Amino acid sequence: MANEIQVSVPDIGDFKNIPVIEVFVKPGDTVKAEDALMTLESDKATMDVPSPASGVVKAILIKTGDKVSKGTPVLMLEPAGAAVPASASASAPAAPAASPPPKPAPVAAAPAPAASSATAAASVSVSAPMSAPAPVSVTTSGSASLPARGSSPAHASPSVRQFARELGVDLSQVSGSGPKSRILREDVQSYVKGELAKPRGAAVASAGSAGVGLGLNLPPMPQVDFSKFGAVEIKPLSRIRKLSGGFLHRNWVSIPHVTQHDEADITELEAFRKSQSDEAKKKGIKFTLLGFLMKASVVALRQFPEFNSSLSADGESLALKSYYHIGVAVDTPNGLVVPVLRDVDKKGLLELARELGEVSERMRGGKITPADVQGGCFSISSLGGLGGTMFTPIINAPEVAILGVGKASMKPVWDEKSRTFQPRLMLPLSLSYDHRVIDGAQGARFVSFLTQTLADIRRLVL
Ligand code: CAO
Repeated sequence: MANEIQVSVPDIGDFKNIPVIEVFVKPGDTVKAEDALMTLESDKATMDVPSPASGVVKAILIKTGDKVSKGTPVLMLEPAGAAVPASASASAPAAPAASPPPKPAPVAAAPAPAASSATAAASVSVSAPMSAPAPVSVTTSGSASLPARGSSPAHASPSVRQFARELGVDLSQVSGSGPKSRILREDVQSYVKGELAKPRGAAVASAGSAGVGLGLNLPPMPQVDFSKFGAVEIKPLSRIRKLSGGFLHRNWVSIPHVTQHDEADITELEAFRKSQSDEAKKKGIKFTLLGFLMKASVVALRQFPEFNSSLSADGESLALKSYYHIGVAVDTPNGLVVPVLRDVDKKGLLELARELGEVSERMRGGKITPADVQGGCFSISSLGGLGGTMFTPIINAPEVAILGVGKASMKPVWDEKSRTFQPRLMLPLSLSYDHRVIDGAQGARFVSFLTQTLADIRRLVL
């Protein structure tokens, strides 16, 4: 008894009278320093109250639904080991409103990973409206296959997010049974149990939801001590790479990809681009090939509307879009990001070139917001400035197709009219599409239409 300390609510900024929405511990539980004890939720933020020390919970002084402010006693703790002051606010110096929100992640889609409380500060997850952008687990998806976009962020406390992350659960797939459909720890547990109980085939069929649902019965990856074979340096992955890696993996294993290759004759297009480049340069614009590729893609999407669609989660229907937002994969020092350029159908080539220049600059500077990477219809991944011919881009779910672009090169092309080989500038194209939505014949028609459009850019204005 003598050793017990009273734990109170830490400094949580301007928030007062905030409801306790979940209590994670009960008398007799052993906790470690910084373990989440309970979650508070205001209109704007969800906060975990961490334990100030390791020890045993002796009594809970509040219950779910109680309203608390800074300094409200919440529980009695018997600290393990060394003496601790008789009262301890779960020392959280940072006020949620003032603390920097978790950095927005690059690719959009899934709920943001909550910031883990590395200190005993209350960890905060932003919910609804807030001036700073809500964290997004970027997606990215990547290869340009990026993260699934457009799903609404799941409503869960930081500790539940952390729990879900540990289990590899995508919270957007979990239904919440708490107030206002908040996802509770129990909901995550039930979800995992449900997934594990599914017959293997069913699990694979529903694998669009990733991770747990994939049900792939594969041997584990080998754990190798590379230092046995030579010197090794361990380099941590960047945040963008870790996030996009998960989405790339999900898209790669859950979408049946087919990649159709072709070459477009861009000899005339390139002559026109070069003829306009100096004029564009005077306006500070780099008149790149990508603007033409975006416009040509829109013309093809109009012609083949299934390519501008998303498959419903139950696989029963397609959402056909009548807007044309195109994602462009940008290589940044921290990894791949796929910003989305909006309403490409309504913009001119120069405007698109200018916008692409600005947006890729911003992405490379790390100034990415969730809005930058959301709402895409179709993506383009161009490696043409770097080299290589064909490759197999990964679809950026929930989109159903992505165009990979290689490096253009001069080739001898047979001209039937003059019965001679002519030097033509040929651009390698690789279209990956979701075979659940698009048949092989449609895939071939789309690429062929695209190459014809690029070969005769007058078609862009038809
Ligand atoms: N064939 C031949 N040359 C090409 C070309 C192509 N398909 N595409 C671009 N080039 C040339 C450009 O004309 C430019 O030459 P100049 O400097 O002489 O004008 C040079 O290559 C460099 O182009 P760029 O890369 O600066 O510009 P871009 O508009 O082609 O591309 C962007 C912009 C943002 C897409 C690009 O910088 C980028 O990040 N690419 C990588 C995307 C990526 O990583 N995709 C992989 C996804 S899978 O993991």
